[in-house]
Amino acid sequence: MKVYQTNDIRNIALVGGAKSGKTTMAEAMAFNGGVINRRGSVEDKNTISDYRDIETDRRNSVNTSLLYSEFGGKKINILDVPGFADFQGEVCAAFNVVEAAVVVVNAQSGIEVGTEIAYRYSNKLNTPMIFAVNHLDAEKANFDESVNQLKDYFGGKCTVLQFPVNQGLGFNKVIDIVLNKELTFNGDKCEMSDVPAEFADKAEEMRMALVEEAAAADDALMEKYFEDGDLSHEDLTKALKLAIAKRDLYPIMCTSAKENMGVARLMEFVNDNVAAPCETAFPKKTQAGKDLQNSAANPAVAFAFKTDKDKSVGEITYLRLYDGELSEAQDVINSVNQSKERLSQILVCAGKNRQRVEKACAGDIVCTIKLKDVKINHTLTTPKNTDDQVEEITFPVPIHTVAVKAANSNDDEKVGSILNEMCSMDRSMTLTNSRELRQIILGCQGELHLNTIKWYFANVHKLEVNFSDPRVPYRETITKSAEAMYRHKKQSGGSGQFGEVHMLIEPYYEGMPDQTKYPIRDKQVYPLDWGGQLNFNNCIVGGSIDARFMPAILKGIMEKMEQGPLTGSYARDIVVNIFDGKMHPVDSNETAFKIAGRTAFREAFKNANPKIMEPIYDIAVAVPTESMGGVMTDLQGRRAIVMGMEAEGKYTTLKARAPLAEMNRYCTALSSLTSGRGTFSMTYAEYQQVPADVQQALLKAYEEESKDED
Ligand SMILES: Nc1nc2c(ncn2[C@@H]2O[C@H](COP(=O)(O)OP(=O)(O)OP(=O)(O)O)[C@@H](O)[C@H]2O)c(=O)[nH]1
Ligand SMILES: [Mg+2]
Repeated sequence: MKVYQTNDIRNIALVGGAKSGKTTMAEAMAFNGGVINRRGSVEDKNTISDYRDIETDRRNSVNTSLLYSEFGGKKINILDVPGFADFQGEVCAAFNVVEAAVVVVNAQSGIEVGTEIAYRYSNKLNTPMIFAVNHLDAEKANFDESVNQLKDYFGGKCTVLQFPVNQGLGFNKVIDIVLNKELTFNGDKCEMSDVPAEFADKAEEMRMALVEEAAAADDALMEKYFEDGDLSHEDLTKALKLAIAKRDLYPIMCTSAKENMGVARLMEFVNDNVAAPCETAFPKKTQAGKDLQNSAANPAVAFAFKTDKDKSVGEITYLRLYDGELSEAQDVINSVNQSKERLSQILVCAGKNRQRVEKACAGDIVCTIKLKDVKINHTLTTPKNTDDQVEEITFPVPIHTVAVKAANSNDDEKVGSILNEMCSMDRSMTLTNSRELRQIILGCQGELHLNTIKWYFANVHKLEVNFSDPRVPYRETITKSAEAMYRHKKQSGGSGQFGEVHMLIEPYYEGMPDQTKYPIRDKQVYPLDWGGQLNFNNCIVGGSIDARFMPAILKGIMEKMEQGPLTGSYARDIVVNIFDGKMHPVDSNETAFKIAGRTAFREAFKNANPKIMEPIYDIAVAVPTESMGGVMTDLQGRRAIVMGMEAEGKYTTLKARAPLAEMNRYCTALSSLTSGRGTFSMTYAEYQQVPADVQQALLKAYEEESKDED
């Protein structure tokens, strides 16, 4: 394969709603570029893009696939991105490394969740967009309705550049406004002819509107337009390219990917109207804020935006070159961890098929294998320019958390390392080993995302793994003072244990005065890792407890603070006054006083009107305004307090506060209340006392759990 220079490279991501036809389009594009000589189909499980077992099993994309097509003298790098909302991590990474997104819209259903997600990323990352209204051969195809929705949701920049003559069954003709021609598709072939009279006026009107809109992208072209009242095809192409690159115009094109109709024209349009990497209006930056130029003349800068695992070659690293060139056997530096890496091979990918190439130029997207220690968001450079670390991709924060446990505890370690590997390849997942909850917590993007993880455990690793709701990090505290004493005595042969502790405990609040009932001889303040504090006052007079046993008493109390008496959760904000006790000359030791301290504290705690506190989160839920009522009712059923709402376009954002305990699997509920369109974010706000009935239920549940553990 020849080496493509930066100017002849085009990088696009196929994004949009699930099942809108992205993989089918990628297949057609590869076919049109001669990369494959026969088109597979998703139904037949033989596309080059959906090649992973889980994808053929489910007949939908789960991971982004990299493909290329050599077309019209250019190399088009194609990222085929999954459409289901849960795979947003893939969408996010793809948008970071391309110069344009081709947003595939199903003409039968119009705007879908995936279309809106694509639009949000395009706005966030300044990625130019082209809409491809696909499935035009389908019976229920409705191009006009799709266009109306696009304009309604995404505004006036959405501009029709083609319209179908005969959408639906038998579809094979479009009017192309830019070419000012009728295109007739016959199998994989396309014939061009003059616009028929019945469409001439409409086409001309649309072309003139387009010329005016496009000319606005450049002063010189605007002047030409004012002078001539029109633009030549060449100037129109130049104007369109500028307007698209600046995100002033979002073209709408027509396709049937399944019949390979309009796809070649779309590829030609990409070649002529999408910016080459070195022409982008929004260059990628280094972390230091420097614009990367996509120039082969500069030292190499290659950004790892995806890693994957393959049965035959092991780890694959996908690289976007932002400067310089990469050659086989070249030594590079990982500018994040300074490790030396050798590029054993440079590979161009057509989905599952990979081909070695001698080198790749700035702007290209390739992959390599067997790197030692390169992760997503790492940058490879030459020793001269290790400062050129590319700005990192910010992946979506998990919205669904579960606790994970191997069914057989012998597999715990294996499960842990598999999950770690999954998280390193999918950064929209997180894994935490929570000491507090005594659980391994997996964060992901939703039930579907979780199902793919379950699929891998069941089908690839053959491991039985249990997934459950995570525990809630409750807190325990007291609301009034209480006294208690405990004598720990064990004197039956051998070394005995004896220790007696009397304490007064008080609820701590900032600025509170010291109690005056017992003189405080020594006062220690302990801020707690889990928030709040413990004040430990030695009020012993007359030496009833020797000072050397105080640390043991404190240790016993701390054990109970770590595993509170009510639900085994962390306790906080308590003042402990040790005011009396008893020792035995022989049998008093640290263990005895630790136990006496711990038990006296537990007793005092239970008499101090103890309360369970629960974490309250600020929730922002963005939903289509028409679903607001149902979402609100559902939130109120979760003990949420709605704080306010803000309408924006077709959406309303609800601000609320809700207990974490009520938000398990909220993403699933919200998805069904809003047909997948609702999004939400949660941030910790504060701890609040749980209502009395909730406290009762928690106490009961803990009692049951403790019984089971005995
Ligand atoms: N009639 C018709 N069917 C199409 C067209 N494009 C795709 N399909 C069918 O639609 C279904 C989904 O196609 P895919 O290519 O898998 O869609 P996708 O966008 O990749 O889906 P995800 O990977 O789940 O996001 C398949 O059954 C395709 O055969 C089209 O233009 N016309
Ligand atoms: Mg797909």
